[in-house]
Amino acid sequence: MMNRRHFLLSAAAATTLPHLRSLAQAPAATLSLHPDRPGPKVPANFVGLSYETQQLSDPTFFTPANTGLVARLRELAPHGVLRLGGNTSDYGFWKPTPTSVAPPRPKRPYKVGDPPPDLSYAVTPEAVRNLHGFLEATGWTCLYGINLGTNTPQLAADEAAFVAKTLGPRLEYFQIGNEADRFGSTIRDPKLTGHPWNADAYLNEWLTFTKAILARVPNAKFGLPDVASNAEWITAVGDRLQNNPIREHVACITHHYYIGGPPSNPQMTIERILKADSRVPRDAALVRASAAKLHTGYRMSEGNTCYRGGKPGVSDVFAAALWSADYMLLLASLGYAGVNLHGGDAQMVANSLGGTLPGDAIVLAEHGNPSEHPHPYYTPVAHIGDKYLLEPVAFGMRFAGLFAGATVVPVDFNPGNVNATAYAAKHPDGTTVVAVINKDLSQNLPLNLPGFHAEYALTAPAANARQASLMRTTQASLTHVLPHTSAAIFRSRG
Ligand code: BDP
Repeated sequence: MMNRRHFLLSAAAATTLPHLRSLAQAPAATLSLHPDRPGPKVPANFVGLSYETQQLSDPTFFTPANTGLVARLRELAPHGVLRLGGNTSDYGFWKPTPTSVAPPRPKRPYKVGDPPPDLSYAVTPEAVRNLHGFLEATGWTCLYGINLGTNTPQLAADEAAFVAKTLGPRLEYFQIGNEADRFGSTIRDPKLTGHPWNADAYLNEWLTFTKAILARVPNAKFGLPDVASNAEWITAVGDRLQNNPIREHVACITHHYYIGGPPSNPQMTIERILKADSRVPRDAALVRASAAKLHTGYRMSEGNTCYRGGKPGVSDVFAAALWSADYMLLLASLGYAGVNLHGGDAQMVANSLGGTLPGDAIVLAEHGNPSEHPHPYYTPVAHIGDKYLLEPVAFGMRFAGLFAGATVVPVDFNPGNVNATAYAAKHPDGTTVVAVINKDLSQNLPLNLPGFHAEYALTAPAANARQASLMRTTQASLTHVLPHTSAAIFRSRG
């Protein structure tokens, strides 16, 4: 094809080590762009964060007056999506007046790693009004989590009516219930309820809540099933709702993704988070199929490197930036509407896990000082004292965000034995951007990108450095060799 551009890359490692010399003579790999087969458009608001709904229990958190947090979100993305949910979202209650009380809740035993059964907090009109101001100040919109686990349809509808009216167009859609596929071992344990808990039981409850909300907010939109991992539920949603008129109100099929965990798992290493994970394309195929049945988009609405609050030395270091850059661009190329990486305040994420962050025990066992790390360990925006800081994982998000608004250009990329990935997209101004992410911890990647110049470099002193830098660059050498443990964005001249 005339319009098919071909760029040559050497497959070999740029190194003078004798045993790798032979690799240097290996046939060069190619990076082929296919502008004749345009891929999905990367939405302008592709970049997102996920916070625990319990953050709303402090109305001074999401407010325009919290200027440090506003500034960090604006730095992260000019138009992002703030998702409120997490385990705590099934334990809060809507408190429209100072005398309103929480709905009664059946007793259940404590389960390690989940919120304490007696966790309870109020969401007030003041918190929702402040959230609106916060969204206006950041330029972001919101996915609003409604409690399904310990709520009544009536209270859910009251809350949704206030939220829809107050947030207006800043509200993308509601989600009812967080990771309901895990309720079977907690708030819907069949041993306590006497009823099986499965996708059907969930959808019955979801329909009851949704109908109650639609009676008050006739144009309400919803994302679901917001599952932790249960693939069957994703399929069940598409199958069961495809002939239901309520489908008109489904805006998005959503699911979560953590590479693995918990922090004590010795397999949760820098090497692991930088390796390709076959679960990602598998999940994408499932959500795409389900979304197609409902004519909606699909979104990864909560995730990060390591569940249970992240792992020190893995989630809070530069390797996490290379992961988020690669993961988010992969999801963009797979047609996702966006990605929300989870984080927030230490106490809120700790509450979502039963009160503590397991990462602290690891730091202490290594004679380190937990206060030198962000809490939770995977958070993109750390809250330290009265300051908010972008963590390394957020720099990868900013890197991927440079594709927002562009249309994916499919690539064939073969980096040989170097652990590297590449993505491309065409911006409305006609220029093409190519991102190359060299996740290899030791091998440099020789490049040959005629017609492209380096525009941004994502770097740090090492994969385990607690820092990251995303800088504009004019460094011509990057178009020839992309150093190991770094990434760059190149732009076409024309
Ligand atoms: C998810 C929960 C979230 C937790 C997170 C974690 O939705 O509330 O904080 O896992 O384990 O399953 O870090």
